[in-house]
Amino acid sequence: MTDTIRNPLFDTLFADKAADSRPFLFLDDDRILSYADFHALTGRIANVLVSNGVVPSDRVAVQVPKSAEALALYAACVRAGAVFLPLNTAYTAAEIGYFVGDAEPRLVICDPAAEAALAPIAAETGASLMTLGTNGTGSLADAAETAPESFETIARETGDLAAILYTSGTTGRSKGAMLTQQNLLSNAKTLAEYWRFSADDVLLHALPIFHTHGLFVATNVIATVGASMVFLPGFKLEPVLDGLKRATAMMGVPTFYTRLLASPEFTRERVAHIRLFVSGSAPLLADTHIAFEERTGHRILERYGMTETNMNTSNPCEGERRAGTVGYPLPGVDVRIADPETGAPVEEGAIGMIEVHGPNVFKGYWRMPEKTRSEFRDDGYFITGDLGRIDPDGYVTIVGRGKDLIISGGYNIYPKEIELAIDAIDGVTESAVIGVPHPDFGEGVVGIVVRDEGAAIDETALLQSLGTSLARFKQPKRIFFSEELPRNTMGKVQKAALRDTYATLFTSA
Ligand code: MLC
Ligand code: AMP
Repeated sequence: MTDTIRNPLFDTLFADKAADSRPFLFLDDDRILSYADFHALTGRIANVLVSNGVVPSDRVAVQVPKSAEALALYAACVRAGAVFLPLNTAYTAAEIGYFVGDAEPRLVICDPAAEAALAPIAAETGASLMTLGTNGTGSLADAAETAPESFETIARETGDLAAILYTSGTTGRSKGAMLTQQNLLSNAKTLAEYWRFSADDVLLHALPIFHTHGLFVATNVIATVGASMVFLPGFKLEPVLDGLKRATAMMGVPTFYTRLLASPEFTRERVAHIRLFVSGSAPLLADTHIAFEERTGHRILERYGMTETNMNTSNPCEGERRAGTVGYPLPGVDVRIADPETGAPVEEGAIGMIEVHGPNVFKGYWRMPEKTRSEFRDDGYFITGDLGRIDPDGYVTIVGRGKDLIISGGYNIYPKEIELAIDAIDGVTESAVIGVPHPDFGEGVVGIVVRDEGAAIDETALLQSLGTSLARFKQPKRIFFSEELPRNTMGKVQKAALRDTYATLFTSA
């Protein structure tokens, strides 16, 4: 450990391993980056950030493909006292425009292929633009190559912001969740201990690094204990099967596990040496849990979290990993079930709103004090929007969502945002967007559209029109037309009825 902590998150994760020659990242081009290599890279990138005008508390918006350099950019931002703002690589320029306008970053860093589209967006808010591609390409990588390794880490307090991650909302407008050093550090330390990670572990990392799961849960936990990662660009079956040979643990969304189970090459022998499989970000079906155990002998450890709170609950490492539950509240995290309307506690075992409190819970939504206030109770508990219960023996079960949200392959999709985009298209009167069971993504997005009288617009034309505004993963996999939407007596669209109608759309083979 470094003598004096200047920057709690950076020092704990990386500075105290600055001279460590043990591997941090095993890359898909066979390169191995040691902790010392990685630390040096953060110094070079931090120097580039500062020479491009980044000062402490500036936001740095990043939409780049996954790479070791992209991960080092996260660490460099923390080291330079900047606020890291990662963005899904699938977002369109129109979507990026909103985030950049809202967060007003000093610097926008994008894939070289997106430079032309994003340059005007960055210019509009006065941000500088740099690029970072795969395999060390781009202006940021070029500048880092000649920049000095030595960088005096900027001092930060635990309450200072380390990152802003945008989450969509039920109103369709994305909110920036402000995460402090303490939020990230406390959760990383808790999880590392709870899941018994040590320097001997090798984590198979196939998640994106623009979300809590791949960025904080996976990376921060591994760096906290000085373990290594097989760092893959994404989830593709063959490299994952291959990478598992060297791994001791894997973290994934349920889609990872259903895809592995669908492969005959995923056998008990192949994973006999693995210590731990963790699932989260979306519900893991009990059937998947059981099938996985039958195939491999391993019980997947399911945990529950969200962008605003990091991880809240987890099944135990030792002890029963109960299928269909998300386990116990993590040490130091208070979880309670409350009446969704009044916030009053419900009877033991009853279903209600899951509310959480602890050092893991974010500071609030960026520049949205009203919204922040409305999502916290007066005593500081955060209202998650998830409905659940706590059994008498302490296991938490998520039974549904109080928020109109679809989770597809671990990505959150807010129907309101999609409906607004569809309704804006010529020839559309109104629309309803729902999620229904999908064999690969858990839930698949479906749109039901009412056309203006006489309008000839069809499914293909509608999807084409959405192409420039919405990321592809958010777009409905299918669109159907209807004369009207089912409504209750209050005039509210009955989405449950629509979900029933299309329930087997993707699953009836
Ligand atoms: C890709 N596509 C999706 C999709 N991902 N469609 C719906 N839902 C998704 N999640 C679409 C693409 O648009 C494309 O459509 C086609 O599928 C193929 O794209 P791809 O990029 O080749 O897909 P693939 O690599 O197979 O990606 C699927 C995936 C990926 C499941 C591996 O989505 C993924 O890595 N998801 C993990 C998300 C995650 O990390 N969530 C954590 C959030 S944090 P077309 O039509 O062009 O062919 C959080 C907190 C917590 O929730 O608790 O962890
Ligand atoms: P995000 O905003 O992307 O961080 O997504 C957070 C949401 O994912 C939570 O509010 C839950 O609805 C959902 N989620 C995360 N983990 C689980 C899980 N293990 N089971 C069910 N839902 C989950």
